[in-house]
Amino acid sequence: MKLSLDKISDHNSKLKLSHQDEWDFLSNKLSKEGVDVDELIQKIKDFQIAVPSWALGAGGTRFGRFGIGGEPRNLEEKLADIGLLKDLTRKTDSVSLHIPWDIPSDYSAIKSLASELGISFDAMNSNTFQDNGGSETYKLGSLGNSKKAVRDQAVAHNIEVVEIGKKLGSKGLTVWLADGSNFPGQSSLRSALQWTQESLTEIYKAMPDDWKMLLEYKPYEPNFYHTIIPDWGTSSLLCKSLGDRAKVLVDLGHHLPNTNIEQIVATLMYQDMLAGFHFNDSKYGDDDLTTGSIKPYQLFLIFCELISGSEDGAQAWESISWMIDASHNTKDPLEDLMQALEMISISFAKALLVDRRKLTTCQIEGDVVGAQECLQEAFQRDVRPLVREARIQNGGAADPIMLYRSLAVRKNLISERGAESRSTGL
Ligand code: PSV
Ligand code: MN
Ligand code: MN
Repeated sequence: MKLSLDKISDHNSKLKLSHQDEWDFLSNKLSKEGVDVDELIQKIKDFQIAVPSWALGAGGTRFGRFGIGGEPRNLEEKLADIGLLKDLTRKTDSVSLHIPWDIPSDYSAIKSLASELGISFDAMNSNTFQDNGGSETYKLGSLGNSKKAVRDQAVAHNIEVVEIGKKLGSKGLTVWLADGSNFPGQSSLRSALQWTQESLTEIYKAMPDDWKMLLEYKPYEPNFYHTIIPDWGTSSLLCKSLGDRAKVLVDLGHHLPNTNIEQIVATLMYQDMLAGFHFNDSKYGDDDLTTGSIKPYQLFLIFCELISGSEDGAQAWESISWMIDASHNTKDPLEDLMQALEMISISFAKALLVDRRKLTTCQIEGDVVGAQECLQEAFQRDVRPLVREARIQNGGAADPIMLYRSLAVRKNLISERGAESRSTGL
């Protein structure tokens, strides 16, 4: 289903009056405070986030899955859904593919569809957490398996993913490993780490010079005693042994409860080791809930670190990749992704409004209250008119979810693709 641009402008003219009032009020206020509003808007417009191919259908849990209907049945339909998200939000212009789920059957057709929709191919994801028809099983691990034949198969798969990505114009390989063990004694902790390092080295060497490797970490699940890459430190250690183009990917759900993720971000940026993000939110673990739905203050603080790290020259903003990694059982996935894109933009906008000079003075002078007030001043601000204005200027809808609902997009997708449609994925 393709959205006609008339629909967006009709919708925007209906909301114009109320938006204009709110926007005039906020922009006047910001200008009086000395904020360069045009520059601010430009930053928000430029900030684009990749959508994962696996988040376009309803996810499930080990207890079951409830389809939403009209889900994309193939890569072409996944791209079409992202095109829709792009038209409505102007917040995404790329897709992160997962192999083997998304192997194109016709590369030139996929590439021309993507360029027609204005979508590029962000980092590619390999999959060695499932058996995908190879002769060896990943039941007891992949890149860190004790059997050389299994490791070789997993390395070959990752290299194949790079080859597929090269044909599509991608520039990155994201590696998430389920490898670990369920019981003490099951695995040699040190050997497993060494085998993983050796396997990653082979993959890294096979990557083109202009590619980067994004290495995820996660403390537990599916293994519950030990995970070979459980934390940012281990990921960073491995990346450093590989080379400059391997960096740590922070998935917000991959931390134990109460971990100070903004500090991890600061530490990684301090060393120019931050590859990028998988945005989602978490109450307990790898919940993959909608970004900003549980801990919006944490998301804001993360953006504060990202902005200060890039402005201070610790790590270039452009070197960081932005992706969503979410999965939903009860929501329409497209609505969920629109909520996530909005929350990411809101948190980013609020963090841009922090008076960093004042904050630094408070920090130096030991003004604890002043420093906290500085952050609260920005965090408590309603920046929705600002984010909306940036979206309208970019050609998007004033209220993407409202328009999506009024056009009955899901109903149309169900009649086009069927109520039982489903793609491969998580
Ligand atoms: C599994 O934890 C996971 O959610 C990782 O975060 C990956 O990025 C994602 O699946 C896709 O492989
Ligand atoms: Mn992830
Ligand atoms: Mn995860």
